[in-house]
Amino acid sequence: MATITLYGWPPSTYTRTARMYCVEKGVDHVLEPIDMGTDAHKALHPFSKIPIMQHGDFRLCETPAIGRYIDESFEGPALQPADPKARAVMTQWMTMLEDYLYGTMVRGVVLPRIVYPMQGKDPDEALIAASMPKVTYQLSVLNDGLAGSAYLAGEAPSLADWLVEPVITYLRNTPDAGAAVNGAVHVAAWHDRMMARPSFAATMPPPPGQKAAE
Ligand SMILES: N[C@@H](CCC(=O)N[C@@H](CS)C(=O)NCC(=O)O)C(=O)O
Repeated sequence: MATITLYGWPPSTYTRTARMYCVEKGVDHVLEPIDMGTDAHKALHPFSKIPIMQHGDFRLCETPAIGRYIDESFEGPALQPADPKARAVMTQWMTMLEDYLYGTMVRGVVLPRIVYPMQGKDPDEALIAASMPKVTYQLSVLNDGLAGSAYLAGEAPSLADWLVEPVITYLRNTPDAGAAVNGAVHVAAWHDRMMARPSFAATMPPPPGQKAAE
């Protein structure tokens, strides 16, 4: 039996982040699918989001909390900087991702461009067009943050990098923002480094329509 159970969906950015935390820490995990929005889902997460983590009789939701728990509960490489300032910078980026970047990059571009058409809906060009100036600005903020260090909170990757990475992966694959990501040279180089890590290949979502192999 796997040590950690994650309830989630492989293409979800937050699910992928939680899986990356497990892979990077060296903790075995299994990903269980969940029927989104059902009463059973709400019983696991009061706001019906994914992922949800189960470790023995301990259940936890919210990806940053899951990351901290995994890092602090198991032996393995540190996923958070020891230095208080660097750790605070890590938290700052995690909050920025959740409060600002995710809404603009995922809800404003990735979902309308990639997911809506898969659901038979129009891509919502107006939403994408309105989001792109904000995305460009947010990429410049990330680019400045990565200008002086290899990773968001220093010279080693931390919980923040694996939280932001799946979002940039989708964004970079859109025709709208791909050039902007590549033009943010520090972001592009950081993303290349993140993609080279084994946790990237180990958590790759299956192509649309194909079931996840566990
Ligand atoms: N704050 C949550 C956000 C989780 C989240 O928004 N997950 C998305 C999938 S990537 C989700 O559950 N979406 C379903 C919905 O919003 O109804 C976390 O850190 O885990």
